[in-house]
Amino acid sequence: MTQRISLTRYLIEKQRGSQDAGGQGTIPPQLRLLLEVVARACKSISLAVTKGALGGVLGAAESENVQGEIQKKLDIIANEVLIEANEWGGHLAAMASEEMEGIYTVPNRYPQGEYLLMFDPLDGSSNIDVNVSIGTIFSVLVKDPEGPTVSEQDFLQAGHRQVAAGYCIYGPQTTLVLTVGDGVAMFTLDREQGSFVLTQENVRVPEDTQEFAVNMSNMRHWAAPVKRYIDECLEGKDGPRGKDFNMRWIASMVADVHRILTRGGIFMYPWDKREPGKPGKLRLMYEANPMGWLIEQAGGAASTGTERILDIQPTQLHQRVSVVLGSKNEVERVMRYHAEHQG
Ligand code: P6P
Repeated sequence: MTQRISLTRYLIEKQRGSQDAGGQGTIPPQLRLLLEVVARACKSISLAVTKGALGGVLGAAESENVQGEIQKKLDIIANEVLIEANEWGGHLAAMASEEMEGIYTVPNRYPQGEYLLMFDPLDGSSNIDVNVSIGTIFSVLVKDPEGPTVSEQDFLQAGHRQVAAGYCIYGPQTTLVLTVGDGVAMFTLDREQGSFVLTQENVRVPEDTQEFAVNMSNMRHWAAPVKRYIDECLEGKDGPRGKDFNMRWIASMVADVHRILTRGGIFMYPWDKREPGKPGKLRLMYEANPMGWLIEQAGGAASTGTERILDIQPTQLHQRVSVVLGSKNEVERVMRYHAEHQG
């Protein structure tokens, strides 16, 4: 039987590669530690999620998050697990979360490191109570070493400056999906061993697809290029695309993106005219940027419809963005339709 490689061994070999390669390699020791700690936190979150009603963790908490959304008990539990797991290790300067208005600076009683960790602790939480896959999304940046004490400003870096990104999906399997800038790897949780095991590396998104993911109930609110794209998909082989399309919408970004990394597809949460001042529903820093980098690292594309997501210069920690990501040729088609419409 081929020996399975654990996440720990995978990360140590990447760290070793960085030293052997004269520091030109992929991950420094402190980043390896950070990723190990995040993975351990995801194991704890997975345990809480799988308990469901038995753990008394379903349903809404008595609070709202910064987005004005009713928090689920598991949203708060997952957020606390990530904070408590990461604050003492000495690898972080601060953290930011969908569930917290401001940044969380590592307390003075602990050593501070150079990394900044952002996360959506439990994305798709509207699916928790109906037992549909949900997940944790995370993104890692480096704080400016010359800067003063850490502030929100340190987090406002474009997505192409990420040094690590990933998610953990809590579905039939608990799977950690990770990039440090040299491709995408997947690790499945072996519950008997209690460790993540490498189950796929060099993940690739097919450049073409016949499967789209969008919330069709918003169709009447979309901009013309998005409506044109979906209308053509619906016309199938009798229309300009000359092929039939399938649709999936899990309403859990982690699950929809995982499907696209596994078999291709295009995911869209575009701007719509219900709230014209809002660029989109999804958040840039801890949803679109990490997912966009994973998709790009797997050979796909991630755009707002008019620009590359990872090139956006953030102005606010919780800012939202329009998202079109997945199979490269389909994303480029949507961008072309936007350009033609603007032309
Ligand atoms: P809708 C979950 O709340 C989320 O942020 C993403 O995970 C998901 O893709 C989207 O919102 C679903 O939104 O409007 O279809 O419920």
